[in-house]
Amino acid sequence: MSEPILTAPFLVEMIRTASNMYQHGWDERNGGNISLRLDETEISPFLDTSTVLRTLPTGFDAPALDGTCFLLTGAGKYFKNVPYDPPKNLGLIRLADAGRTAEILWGFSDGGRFTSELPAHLMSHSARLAEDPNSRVVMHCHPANLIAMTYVHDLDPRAFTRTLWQMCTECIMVFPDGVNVLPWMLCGTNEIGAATAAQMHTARLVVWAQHGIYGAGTSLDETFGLIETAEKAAEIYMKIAHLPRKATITDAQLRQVAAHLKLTPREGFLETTNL
Ligand code: 2HA
Ligand code: ZN
Repeated sequence: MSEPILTAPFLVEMIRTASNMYQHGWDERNGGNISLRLDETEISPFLDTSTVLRTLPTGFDAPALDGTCFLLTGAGKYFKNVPYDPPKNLGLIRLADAGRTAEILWGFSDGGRFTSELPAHLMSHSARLAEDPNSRVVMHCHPANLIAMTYVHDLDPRAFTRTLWQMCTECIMVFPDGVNVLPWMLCGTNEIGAATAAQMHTARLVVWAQHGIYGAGTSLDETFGLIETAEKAAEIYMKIAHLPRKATITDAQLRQVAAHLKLTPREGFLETTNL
């Protein structure tokens, strides 16, 4: 006899995270999507994983993820509604056939399907797993200040990262790897998926200009915190960008923070001269 799946820690945390993101204003209407990588052994106390409800093509190959399970938000579903009807707005899949097929094990109960951004999610999971075997989460959302910043700031990743690092002391602690930035591209495609994943090798945050941000991490909490910190920095930037700048955090101070916490800032992103 299995436990009720809505008591599963991964589902409880997913529902809380989607609600929290909605409350932060990052996920209007059907904006945003989340995927959480799971071991089948985490799911099996709650679900008979030998029962496949439906199968759907993923539209691309992901051989490295064959057999891997993911809890995902649904295409066209609203983060706002996740807590009211989790099985309709979320779903659990297992990849089969070298990642070309998604076996639906639970959820998407109205006949729906996984997020339209599945390519960006799964390709990003593959990229992050190559860098960190503990990586489990890919999160996409539309935080207003980060998007606003892409209209007025240089999109070069070094310049963009340096500005964020200068906006509050915690930034370089939270994302010493910085952020990467993609120019505007059509969303929901394998092309933006491949471009995002390519950027995920060097940073856990990838900004989509005039659209939003992708974050990756080892837990829902950590990934939420990454985006939260970058968005806070962007908010400060948007408050001060039009005002005369009288102070900043210098590169020497950023180095001091990194040294104190034994972190390695992204190579080449700080000035090498002794500022
Ligand atoms: O699914 O955010 O990028 C809604 C989106 C697409
Ligand atoms: Zn989006």
